[in-house]
Amino acid sequence: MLLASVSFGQHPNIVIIYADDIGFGDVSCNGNRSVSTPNIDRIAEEGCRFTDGHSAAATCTPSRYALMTGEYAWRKKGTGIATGDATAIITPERVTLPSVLQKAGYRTSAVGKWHLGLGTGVIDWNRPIFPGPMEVGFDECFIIPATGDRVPCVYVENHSVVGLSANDPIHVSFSGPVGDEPTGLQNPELLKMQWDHGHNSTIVNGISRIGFMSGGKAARWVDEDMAEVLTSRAVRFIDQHVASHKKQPFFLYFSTHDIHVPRAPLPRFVGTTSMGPRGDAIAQLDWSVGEILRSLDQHRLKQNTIVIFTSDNGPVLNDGYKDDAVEKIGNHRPAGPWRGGKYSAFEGGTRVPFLVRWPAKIAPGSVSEALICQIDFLASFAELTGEPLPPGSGRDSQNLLRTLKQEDRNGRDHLVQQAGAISLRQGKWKLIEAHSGPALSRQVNIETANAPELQLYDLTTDPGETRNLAEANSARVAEMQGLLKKIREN
Ligand code: NG6
Ligand code: CA
Repeated sequence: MLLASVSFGQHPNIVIIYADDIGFGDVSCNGNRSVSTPNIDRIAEEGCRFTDGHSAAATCTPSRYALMTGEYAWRKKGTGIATGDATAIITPERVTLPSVLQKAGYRTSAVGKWHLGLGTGVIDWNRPIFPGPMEVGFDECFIIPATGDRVPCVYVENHSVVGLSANDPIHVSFSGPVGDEPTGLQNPELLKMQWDHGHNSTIVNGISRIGFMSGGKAARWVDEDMAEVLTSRAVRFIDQHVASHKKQPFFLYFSTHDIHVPRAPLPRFVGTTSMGPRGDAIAQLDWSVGEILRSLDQHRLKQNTIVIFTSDNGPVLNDGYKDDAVEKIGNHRPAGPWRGGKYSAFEGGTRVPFLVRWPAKIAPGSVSEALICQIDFLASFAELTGEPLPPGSGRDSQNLLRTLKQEDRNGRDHLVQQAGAISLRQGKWKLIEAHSGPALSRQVNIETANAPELQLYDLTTDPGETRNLAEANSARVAEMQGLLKKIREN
């Protein structure tokens, strides 16, 4: 429905707020009663809340790969959770969401978590670092190279580590110690947050990490400032854009560290919720979202800006640090009604908050049950901007622009979901392939959905994926296996 005829003579701006590890039920518009998220909810109130919206995978790197390239990550080797020194997974010749928008005249910026690798060989963090975001379509970037819990614990702006001093070079290793700095394993007495599994190498800012680093002391981030630093960079991009590039539309990929581990929010959020650091990080994330919305309001950009809020994978409680996430969960259900969470092939792994505000096109307070995935942004926004996708690019991305605009209620016919096991969603049906891994991931206490036999669920009558109908529906299983085979061979 066209609510207002807005003509800025240009395409809408696009802001993707990509939260980390936020579960379907972690936002109050999807039922969180323990922490309130008024700013995130505002996107739904003023736009559309999709209830069957997905990340392409149940972990970060493959989800981001798919969002950027429009290609399922399971098609390409080396797209699993990237180490902190991984080489660039998306190479410069690839067609990506930012490169398509850039070609369509957008100014593009990436702020926050990257986790798609950098460089081509062994990265020297003391020299210009590329290829990275700027070689795949971003005009500028200010990033966490990998994750908050992996070294190097420094920001990279465009091609350089921010605040690095030439006489204190950075060394990084994921195979063994570098330098002589204390580690979480040997010096737990120095920690302000204890590790639980993994995360026991070099201590940075009182928190031990995955991997070893030495040097770069002045450049190291302070976890408790991170939300402030990243949010202000995102807002600054919008401010500067309005000041100097008014005629161009912009694309902002704001990829928050929240609520990934380590959860060490700004002091003003500490203790503001009943759920400990994980809850406080949700409150902080909501504040960050509010700052972006406020900036759009201030610049009168609300009407013609698409704002998307979603998450790279489902929720996890203890993901390697003793931060009370398990102890203080109370009645809260981070994945909402869905089974499983991060790392899981059950719906909780990829069915995430999926909120889209676009006042020029979407009626406020809409709800859509259409099946949609972040992998579809590429083809949808190519359509929006009239920018043709070169043959062979974005082959798994579907143009769902009409679904985003509420002109279509169905969305995708089918979607492949990636965790340990591969699943196929088609309408109400969900087929999970057999997988030899453990049924329960003990460290994080999440059901993986791995099982030696095929699983088939009817999500309409059994949203919790508890009754395996595979044996009783062998024809359906065979049909879906056939479709999966065809998709694989594409
Ligand atoms: C895992 C880490 C986990 C988290 C995850 C990546 C261990 C034991 N676990 O390997 O803490 O960092 O990788 O999360 O090290 S993601 O959201 O970026 O995919
Ligand atoms: Ca994640």
